[in-house]
Amino acid sequence: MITLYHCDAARSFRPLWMLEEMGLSYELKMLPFPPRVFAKEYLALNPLGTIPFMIDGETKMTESSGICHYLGTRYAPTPLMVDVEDPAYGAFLNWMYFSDATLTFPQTLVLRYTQHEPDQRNNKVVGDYAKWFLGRLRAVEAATANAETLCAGRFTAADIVIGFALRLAETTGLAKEFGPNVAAYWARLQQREGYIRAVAAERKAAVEQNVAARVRA
Ligand SMILES: N[C@@H](CCC(=O)N[C@@H](CS)C(=O)NCC(=O)O)C(=O)O
Repeated sequence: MITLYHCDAARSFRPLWMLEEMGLSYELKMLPFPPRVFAKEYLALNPLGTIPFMIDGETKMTESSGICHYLGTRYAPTPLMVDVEDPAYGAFLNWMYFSDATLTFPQTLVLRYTQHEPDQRNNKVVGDYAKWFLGRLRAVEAATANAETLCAGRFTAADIVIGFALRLAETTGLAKEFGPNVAAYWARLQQREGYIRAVAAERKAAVEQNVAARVRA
């Protein structure tokens, strides 16, 4: 059984969405945010204190896009992955890495200096990294100009990991700055049954485990 530790609306949503798209069985464990403050016992399991944290037998992982890659290859075959021989392989991998390193990192600075640490609000950081994020989003705007998905002519794990960065932009308030192609692409992603199931699983687990929803990244 795969176990996934998750905080409401956090990056651990990537593997949760992947699990739902693949139809794999899993146990979802909700934590209050940030776990290092409100669930100190979690540090014994994951010394980083971050989420996601996934356990699959002997395997333990903490990188949200990496976990999606792992699930897609470990539980292959799935159309969510792109083969090494496929001409779209490079583009696929690029989106997989771009998702957290380039599109999530700047948003975490925006969140930190607006919502997480309002006493230390830093308008320069917020302004600079909002602009950074929106600048890098031009790659998604271009890729979705004439295509329903990012690569390989179908929905893949790349759409899941990039899709989460767009979901996070709802929290950071940057979604209202999306260009027309990104806005339409994000609307399409939210209509996917796998996405809807993942959101429902997140809500159900939060209620059952009595963990309140909060803003995080
Ligand atoms: N690069 C990692 C980042 C993991 C991460 O920093 N997660 C954030 C939440 S989205 C976290 O756990 N923050 C709590 C903390 O730093 O204490 C990934 O993609 O999963």
